[in-house]
Amino acid sequence: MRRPGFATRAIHVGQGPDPATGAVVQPIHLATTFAQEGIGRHGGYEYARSNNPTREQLETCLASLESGRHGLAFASGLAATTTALLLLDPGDHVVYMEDAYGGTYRLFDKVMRRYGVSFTAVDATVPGAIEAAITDRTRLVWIESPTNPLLRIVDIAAAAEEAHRHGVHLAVDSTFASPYIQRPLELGADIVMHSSTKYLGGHSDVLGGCLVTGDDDLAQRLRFHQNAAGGVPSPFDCWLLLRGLKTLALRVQRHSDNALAVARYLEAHPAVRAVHHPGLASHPQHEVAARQMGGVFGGMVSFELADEAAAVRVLEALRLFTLAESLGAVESLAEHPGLMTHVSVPVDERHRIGLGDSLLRLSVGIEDLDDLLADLSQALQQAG
Ligand code: P1T
Repeated sequence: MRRPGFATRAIHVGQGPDPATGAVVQPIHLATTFAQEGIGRHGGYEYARSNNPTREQLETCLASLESGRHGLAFASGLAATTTALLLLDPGDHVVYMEDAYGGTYRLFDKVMRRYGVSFTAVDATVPGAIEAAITDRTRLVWIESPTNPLLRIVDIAAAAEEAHRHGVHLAVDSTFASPYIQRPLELGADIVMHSSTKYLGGHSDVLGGCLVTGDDDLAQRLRFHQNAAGGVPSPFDCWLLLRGLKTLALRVQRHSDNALAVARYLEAHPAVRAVHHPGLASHPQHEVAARQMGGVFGGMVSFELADEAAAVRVLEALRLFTLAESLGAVESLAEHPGLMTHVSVPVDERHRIGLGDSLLRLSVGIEDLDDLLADLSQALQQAG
């Protein structure tokens, strides 16, 4: 049978009318425990941390959208990442893309190192860089694409080949893209991870994370650690995420259209030193992005001004763009990564990877483009 398209699956997979009542929106199952007919004899649910019907609907939908076989939902993106890292043992080594979310860096550097796991940062945009860092202790390659906040693009298919030549798994944090734009499992990745707090939820009102894989053995080990460590989302949060997913295709298309127009506007502005957005022809990995993101480049843009003081003045002058961390929701947000989301990354390391003090990051929302450009225009008058 023909596989339904992405937008159709986002609305229907794992969902559909409630079999008990016909309600076209499924109820939220708040029960923490489920009646058993006899010991271990039940309808598939025992205790809500292990599994519950609302989370299962979300997990089924997420697996379908990412072209995987198994979806696992978590209470936050970092709970998802932590659970993936729990598959490692002391002595294991991880190669990761150097430009990563500050909280991911903090988890690697301040937490997992204490458990005897070592990490090597590489610029994974350079062909062969991942492979060159792999040792006989390497068990995992962790990349983001596009990266937070510099919007660098890693060739996911090439990264998968480099990792797999050494029997190492590849995990991709695909938060900035969403499955509407890019599906890493189709490109050879073993695990895809999202902070569902962002585009999947889409309305700045739910924290969540997920892992999706097509590998039965990995899924079984992840499922064990999801239950054993317990970083699971509430049924209400799962329900909000299911609601968000229904409009994912529409929202991400509009975010991307607006962001490309914003990036082009900024690129032509005399106060702006550099613009980072994979949809611009000037982006160093534009060709790779065009291929692996299907010609839709996402709603994130970052750009550089003359210095930190100019960046702070512009940020504080914005009115429609709200000064706030996070991204991926309907309203436009702006922040200063060096002082906000990436403050956990040591200054030397930040500068080494090109994350400077004059960088601002925009999460371009789905408002009217003219209003967004007018706000940027008035704020940029403060740059000089
Ligand atoms: O916040 P949480 O749901 O735990 O997700 C963490 C996370 C993981 N990966 C990426 C690429 C992310 O951007 C994030 C969270 N990022 C922000 C809060 C931010 O403003 O960048």
